Amino acid sequence: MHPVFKTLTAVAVSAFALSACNAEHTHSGEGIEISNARINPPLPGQTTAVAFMRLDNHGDDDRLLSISTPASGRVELHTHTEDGGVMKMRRVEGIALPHGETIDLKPGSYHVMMFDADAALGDETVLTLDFETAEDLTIVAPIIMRGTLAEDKMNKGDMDHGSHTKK
Ligand SMILES: [Cu+2]
Repeated sequence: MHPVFKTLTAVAVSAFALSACNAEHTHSGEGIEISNARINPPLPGQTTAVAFMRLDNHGDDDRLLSISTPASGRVELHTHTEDGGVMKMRRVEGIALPHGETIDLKPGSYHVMMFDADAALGDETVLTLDFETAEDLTIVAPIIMRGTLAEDKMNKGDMDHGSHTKK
């Protein structure tokens, strides 16, 4: 990022941190912590895999800009929005990660689309996260069946990536 912009951001963030930090939010570490990363393989006859994860930002305000992986040549960040009672997904240019907050990439909400994915069930793959300020983070995510986690089951009605048949 541009050095001047970085300086401005740092000033803005420290002013914000003074008012926003309180006793109930503990700083267990610096930077961004990723947990619960997992990838759902493409549905039969399809080629798009979907990745989810949880991001805890213990550092300054930041932004997830993009994700890359050897398992896909085209990765997009998406969200779901409701349009006349219908959930639709749309691409986003980044995901805001405010200081001290947890952002859950999960079915029905933010998610990572991996087009033409090489993602076989039971395998795992590397994901590299590019942030506006923080250093890149590389994680390993297992490729598991959708709906395996309890939290995915709760949301399963929302996650329809053009699947036409369900057996
Ligand atoms: Cu999507």
